[in-house]
Amino acid sequence: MKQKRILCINDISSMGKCSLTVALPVISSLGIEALALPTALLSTHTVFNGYTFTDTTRQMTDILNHFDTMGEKFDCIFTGYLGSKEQIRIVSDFIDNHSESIIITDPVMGDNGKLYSGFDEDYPKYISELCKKSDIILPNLTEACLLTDTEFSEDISIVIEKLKKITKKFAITGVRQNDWVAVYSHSRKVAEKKFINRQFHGAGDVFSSTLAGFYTLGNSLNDSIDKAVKFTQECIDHTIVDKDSQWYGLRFEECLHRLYEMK
Ligand code: PXL
Repeated sequence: MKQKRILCINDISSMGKCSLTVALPVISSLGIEALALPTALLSTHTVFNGYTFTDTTRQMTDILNHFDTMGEKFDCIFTGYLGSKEQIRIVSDFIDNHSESIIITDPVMGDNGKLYSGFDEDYPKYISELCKKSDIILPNLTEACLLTDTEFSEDISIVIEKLKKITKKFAITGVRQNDWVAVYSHSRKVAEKKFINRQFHGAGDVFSSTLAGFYTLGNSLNDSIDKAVKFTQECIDHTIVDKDSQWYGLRFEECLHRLYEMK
């Protein structure tokens, strides 16, 4: 079988294990070619104080134009952190010319009910246009609420109904229900785990990259969610002894071999 390839459009945070530094190893471990298109270069993710940020919008256009000149095709285009409305437009124009690709969008912009630092208040409106063109979107609950202009405290069934007007297929992560945290797809609750009162930075990126990989390999969305939850949970269980993980991310490297076994 021809090797699958995923174009990963996301930032590189040099330290802090998120975005491309997670997507590339996870997708590669599934035997899929992972192409990197950096949207920005940061010293760390934006939850650390004093992070540096270099915008790479100009290079994005050059790289994508080069790919198109060569006539390159992609099984999947997987988008994460986009720094600006201009970058949303560039990606949106590119996917218009790639009807062969599955479009998976992780509308990275916030968590815990708030936008991340560096995003304008009207950013959700622009990223929702990209979501409308996507086959699958992967918001956490905060992002799903921002996309649908819904109160963070609103019932999940209302968020799901509103999100269906944006994209047919999706997975909403981090849906807290008493002592449990669930992942919902457009069709049902797919998985739930006992809530642990710890943040693991980059866990969302481990989840979305794993899901994008399994879906591109031909698994259904619900099966891909199931496998992504399982792998993310294994990484969390492996990391839990490490008290710096809130900032420095999951010790996913030591779990990567499990992905190949789950194929
Ligand atoms: O994990 C999402 C993410 C991606 N990229 C950058 C971030 C974050 C979350 O904080 O700061 C730069």
